[in-house]
Amino acid sequence: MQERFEVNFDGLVGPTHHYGGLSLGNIASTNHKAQISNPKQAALQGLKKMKALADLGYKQAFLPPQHRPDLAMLSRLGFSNIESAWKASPEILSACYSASSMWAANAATIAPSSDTADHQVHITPANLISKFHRCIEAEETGRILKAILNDERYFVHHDSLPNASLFGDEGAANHSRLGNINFFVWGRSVLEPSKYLEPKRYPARQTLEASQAIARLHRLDPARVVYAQQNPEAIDAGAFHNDVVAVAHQNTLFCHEQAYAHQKQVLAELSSKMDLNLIQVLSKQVSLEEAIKTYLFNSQLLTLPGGGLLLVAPSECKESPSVSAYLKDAPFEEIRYFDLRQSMQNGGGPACLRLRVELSGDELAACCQSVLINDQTYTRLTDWVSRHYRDRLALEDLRDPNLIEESQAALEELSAWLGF
Ligand code: SUG
Repeated sequence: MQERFEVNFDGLVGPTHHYGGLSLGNIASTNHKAQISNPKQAALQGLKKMKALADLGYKQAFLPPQHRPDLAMLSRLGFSNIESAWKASPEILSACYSASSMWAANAATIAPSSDTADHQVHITPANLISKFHRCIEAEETGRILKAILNDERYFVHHDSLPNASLFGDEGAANHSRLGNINFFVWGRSVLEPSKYLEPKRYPARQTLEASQAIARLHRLDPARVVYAQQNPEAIDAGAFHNDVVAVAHQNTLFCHEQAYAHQKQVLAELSSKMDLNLIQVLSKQVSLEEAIKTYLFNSQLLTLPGGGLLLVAPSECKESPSVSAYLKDAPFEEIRYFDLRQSMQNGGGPACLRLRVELSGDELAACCQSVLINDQTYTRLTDWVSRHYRDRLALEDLRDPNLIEESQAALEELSAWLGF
């Protein structure tokens, strides 16, 4: 049997990263609306995490940023220029400028060949229909993933699910693999709403019907699929995706006590199907609010070369008394903290920034190699960011026509280098 690799594709932060306050239900996004962002620092913070993990021997790659502003979308909405969009609706302009594709966990759901009936890797870009600024990502995401995973012998690319509320799909943020189980977490059922409690304050983004469609499309064995409802209280507290309150890696599930509705049954079902290593944090140790504020569970879990778990956590965890007290005795061999504040302020931690893809050696060799992070690509990308990105962006700056040109010039240079 071939060796298998977990490859983390991190979204490279784009030159128009700003705080639009566009995501109701994502408390950090709302709280930082209209603050001044630093796109250069945001991109460099993300690259630093990628480089550190590559240096530790993990397979690390990046997904290029998308073209922003989305001029085609602006014109589809009847705007003939940026100024008219700004005057009519700064929110719509901000959405068309959003660099939100950086949160690659939401780019797609990917099933590794070890899990699918035809032994191929199945890829479905997320439609992200619950937020306008995010639903405009799906098409370009599909093109980027096709360009990177471009070999019909191994990769099957599906269209994103239909753009209807029935199929609201947020990608891998609500899907994980636990041992050989595909674990889908959803926020609401559109067809049978009366059967389940729904959040009262904030919208649930992922539907049960979307998760079921992905499992079918990816030809997963139904005996190895588990579905669980997100705890509506967690959504109302600001856990707009399950990866804000839980993270899985191999047979380990690290989660908050209030992550799922009917949590005991969910954990019992998982345990009946696999050898579950559960690391559950109780509310009296870390409250739901503190977990969401610090993004403790939006950490990445990785296996250290000598065995044992590495937790890649946001530096906010170090600053919280209850989280740092918990982490002192937590069962992780090593913890590394990263300053990802620019992304965190929009509700994106270490795990949001990456899309996990498990590949065999042959599949990895068939991927586009220029997106892999090594000393050379890291140097080239940091130089590129330093030359093209601003270190200050206010909402008002979205009116500046130079920003379009700067952003286009940056992406053209990157595309020429990547060859797609
Ligand atoms: O979809 N924030 C993203 C954060 C996504 C985090 N991803 C995961 N948890 N997997 C979102 O809410 C904020 C953009 C703004 O307000 O400018 C934003 O889109």
